Amino acid sequence: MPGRNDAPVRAYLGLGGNIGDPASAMAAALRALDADAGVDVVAVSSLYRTPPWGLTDQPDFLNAVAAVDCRLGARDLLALCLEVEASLKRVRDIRWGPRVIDIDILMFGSERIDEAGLQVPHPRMVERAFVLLPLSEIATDAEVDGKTVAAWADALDTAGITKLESPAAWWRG
Ligand code: A4P
Ligand code: MG
Repeated sequence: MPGRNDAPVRAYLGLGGNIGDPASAMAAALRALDADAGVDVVAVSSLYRTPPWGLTDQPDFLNAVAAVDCRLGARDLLALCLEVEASLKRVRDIRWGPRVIDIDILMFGSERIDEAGLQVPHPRMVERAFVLLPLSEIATDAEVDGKTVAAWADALDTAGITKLESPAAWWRG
């Protein structure tokens, strides 16, 4: 596990939500992550409006991805993401229900992790245009399972996905 003098690991996070005000929730999540001493948010994609994947009978999602420089181990980063999710969900639970935000660790440097409760790279990311389109904005040449993000993105059906016009620092509020 990296200590405080080790070089940070570049990790990528996927954010999404479809209840309440997901753009505000994602912005608040990114600010909370950036405020942690072990995490620097170094790039954030545009926001995308995306049709629901998997269970299709639910509202469209907003999705985005972020690159972070991370001085925490992957487990600690996951714990921080879950803590940030929980704090935002708790606030919104009262009125809007539980899916205002999800934060997934997509990649953690070049590490492959397959443990109970943590799989990295995220096992479903290469099937998901709502992950790969925003990711190809900020990590075109990053490799997942021997192929670049751009190559994975090219192979996917992106129908119905809209990139929203948002200022580069939309998440800074
Ligand atoms: N977990 C394991 N690996 C990871 C990882 N790499 N990053 C575990 C984050 N968490 C990871 O997560 C459940 C548990 O997964 C965590 O506690 C952690 O220990 P969750 O986010 O509460 O569960 P979930 O989201 O209900 O299930 P799942 O299978 O993770 O769903 P996904 O993959 O997150 O998909 N359609 C669109 N357009 N956009 C979306 O964002 N999201 C989903 C949810 C479905 N359809 C969507 C979208
Ligand atoms: Mg999830």
